[in-house]
Amino acid sequence: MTTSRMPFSRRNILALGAMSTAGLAGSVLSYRSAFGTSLPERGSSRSFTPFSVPMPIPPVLRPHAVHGDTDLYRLAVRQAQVEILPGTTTPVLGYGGDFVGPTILASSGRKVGIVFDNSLDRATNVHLHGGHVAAASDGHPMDLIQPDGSKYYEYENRQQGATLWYHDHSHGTEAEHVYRGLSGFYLIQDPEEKHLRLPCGSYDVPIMLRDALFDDDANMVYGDPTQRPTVLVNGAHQPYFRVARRKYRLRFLNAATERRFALNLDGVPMTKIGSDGGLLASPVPVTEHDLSAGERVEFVIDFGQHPIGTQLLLADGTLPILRFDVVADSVDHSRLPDRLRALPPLPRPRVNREITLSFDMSGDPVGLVNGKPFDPARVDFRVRRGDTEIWNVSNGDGEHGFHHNFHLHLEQFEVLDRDGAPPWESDRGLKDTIYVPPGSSARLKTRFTDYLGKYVYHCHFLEHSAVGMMAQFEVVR
Ligand SMILES: [Cu+2]
Repeated sequence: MTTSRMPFSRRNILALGAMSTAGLAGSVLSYRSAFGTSLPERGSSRSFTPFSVPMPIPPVLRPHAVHGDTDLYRLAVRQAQVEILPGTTTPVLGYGGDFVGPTILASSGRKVGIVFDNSLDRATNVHLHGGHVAAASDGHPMDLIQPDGSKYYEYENRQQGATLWYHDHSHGTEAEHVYRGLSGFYLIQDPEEKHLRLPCGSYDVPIMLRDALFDDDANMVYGDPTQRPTVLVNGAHQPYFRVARRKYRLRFLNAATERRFALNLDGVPMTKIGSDGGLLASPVPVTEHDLSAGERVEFVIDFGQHPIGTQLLLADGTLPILRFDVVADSVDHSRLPDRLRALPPLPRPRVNREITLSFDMSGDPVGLVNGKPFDPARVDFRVRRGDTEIWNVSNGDGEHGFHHNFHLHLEQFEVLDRDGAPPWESDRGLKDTIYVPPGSSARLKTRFTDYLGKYVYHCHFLEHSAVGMMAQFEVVR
């Protein structure tokens, strides 16, 4: 690896330049490659020993001030050079310069205020994914922070404990920005949850999964989303994680822009305790679990059932991505209760809506919601504050068409059914993101509780939202 003082290699400058002058076109070009020629296999000359690096744990961001009921933070959005593949340097975009952004620890009922300073040469913004947030702080795709600009976001955290994440949502460039590193964890801790005595502290571990394509110079190549063979776990390729013989709470996030993970642990049961919206009603044993882009799942895994020296492989299908090494005995005072929390029933719905996601492939791919590409000047419908609604979300591209998923801003939802059949395991609990495979539909139920204003809903395969597969609703009195 040549150590360049330039923040980006020439290749990346060209790629990013194309994007910043014509963001949509850049995305379209990259998406076109998904349907045509695939990128040449690169990076194969690099030698790599699997499970030779420890899994990094993202640093926890410290507030710079505490005022009454608000913790105040400041975070730069900037370019950085980081070591992802051992012995090499990769240019990335990072919150605070970290490739996996620092974790923000929030508490239910206590506010977080964050100033994001944009040190990039292009516009960015920040969306708190899963957050119940006022419209002005939601990171609407057109509400941008220009280069050298700053924006104050306020998160009231009037919601239950959950694994959320923050990421770029700048329209047309969100896919590339998230790909290059603009994402981090935001964990809401809940006083009621503490009484459950689930594993906590260093035994409560956020794990960000994503994929990437590296070239021979360890640059991340932004292109065909289906040609990203390297899976990164908290920013490391096939790391190990040393665990004690006790229970751990593991919070998985799929921060890839388009990949779906099929997680399994050598057939060892994993106890699912949470999803996008926090804890489930009760724990559920699973041996595998699907996770599409933007989704979260939480497991409790009891490594106390395995002798010291055991190595357990977490895999995506058949691809090992993380190795747990059982290395020490431990006293374990944590518990895994039979009941976790009561999920409040939603009122009777007043409104039914049909939402259809599809592509117009007549020219360059254009993403559509109900037949129309995203238009920030258009409000697709208005929602009455306080109403409960049922949305039937369909993949309109046919049985042999494209995969999509669906993310709703502002509120979390229950999945009622899928094409009339019961929801999937991955739909359990409160959700904000679900997978919608070709030719299928899912019915969601949600209540719009309090905040007013304009919010978006979209496919969270970010290469799809970047080319228009997004729409907006407005909550009105
Ligand atoms: Cu899509």
